[in-house]
Parts: sequence; structure tokens; C-alpha cells
Amino acid sequence: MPQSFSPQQQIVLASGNQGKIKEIQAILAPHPILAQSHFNVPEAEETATTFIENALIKARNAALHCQLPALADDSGLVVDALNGAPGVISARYAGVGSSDQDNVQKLLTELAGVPEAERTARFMCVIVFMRHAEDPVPLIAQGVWEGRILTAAIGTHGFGYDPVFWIPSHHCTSAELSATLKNTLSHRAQALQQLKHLLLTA
Ligand code: ITT
Repeated sequence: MPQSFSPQQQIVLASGNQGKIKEIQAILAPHPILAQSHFNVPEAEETATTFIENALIKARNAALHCQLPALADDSGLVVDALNGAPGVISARYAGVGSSDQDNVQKLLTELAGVPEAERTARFMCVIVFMRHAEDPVPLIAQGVWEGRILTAAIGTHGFGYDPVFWIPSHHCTSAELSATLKNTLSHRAQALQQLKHLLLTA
């Protein structure tokens, strides 16, 4: 950790996604990470077209409202056969307010008829850490998890597109992995491990 950053320093997590919050808290445990809902932070509008910019917007918004260091995750699914969609709009692919099931259904419909070999995809995660809202050098880490999109959902763990995300190395979907195993393999796990390293060397 940088000298100004103690292991007890509270960090606000700029997310309202319970699936993400659980994973991030588990991966960074025992560091105290509190979700922004704890501080009644109004959600920032994700107006950008890249993961990195949206993560910066969310972290800056939370740091500003809480006057605390802030962490944000912007992530999503990038599907080759769909030219990278749903990408940064993964959370609202089927429309604003859509559920995980709606989004998965829309994805399966868009990919109808696409053969197995062309259903390649990856989860992307950008994690941003800002010491304060005007931090000119935020820490930025990124993770990528390669897989393939199935034609039907399998598994009940995780969230979002996990039930249709097939992981060739483990012969199962990410919704069939235990939370512990997902948290060692995922795009989010990779980005957070990188962030831990950056915090140690910053
Ligand atoms: P916050 O902005 O409040 O953090 P959000 O869900 O709106 O929550 P994003 O804009 O980063 O966050 O969208 C991420 C979406 O990408 C998420 O809602 C899922 O649909 C998908 N996604 C990201 N990581 C995933 C994972 O580990 N497993 C399954 N789907 C994931």
C-alpha cells in the first residue's frame, strides 16, 4: 500500500450491482469496502462508450459524495459475432431496467443460428481506484475472461450472463462455478489482483 493508504482505510464501492458487490468484497477481504448505497450516493449516469471512461465517471462520483477513496467496476460481455455487443450496455441490453433474464434472452435471440465455433466472447472488467475525486492519477486495472455463448442457460450461481457463458478450460458455465472458484478465474478477479499489486507499488 502507498504510505498514505492504510489497510484499515475505508473505501467506497461505486456500484449498485449486488452480484458485483459480493464478488469484490470477497476478493478484497478483509479490507473494509462499503457499497455506495450505504452513503446514499446518487447513481452516476454512464454516458461514455468505453469501460474505462464509465469506471472513471462512477468512481469520481462516489469519491465526491463520500469524501473517501473510491473503487468502481465497469464490466460487460463482448461477443465477436455481434461486433462487440452488448459491451458497455451489457446491464441494459434489453432496455433500461431490464433484468438479467431479459438480457440473456435478448442475447440468445440475437445469436440464434450462429454456429458454436462463432459464438466466441469475453467478459471484460475495468477497475478504477481514485484516492479522491480530483485524483489526477487514478489506478486502473483490467481483466479479460475468454469463453463462448451457449444456446441455453445452465447453472444458478453468479449473476448477469453467467448461465450462458461457457468456460472451455472448466467444461461448465460460470454459473456452475462456486463463488470461490469464479473469484479466482474471472475478469473481475484478474483486475482486482492487478489493482492489489498497483496499490502495493503506487
Ligand atoms: P454498477 O454500474 O452499479 O456497478 P451495473 O450492473 O450497471 O452496476 P455495468 O454497467 O458495469 O454495471 O454492467 C455490467 C454488466 O455486465 C452486468 O450487469 C452484467 O450484465 C454483465 N456482467 C459483468 N460482469 C459479469 C459477471 O461476472 N458475470 C455475469 N455478467 C456480468
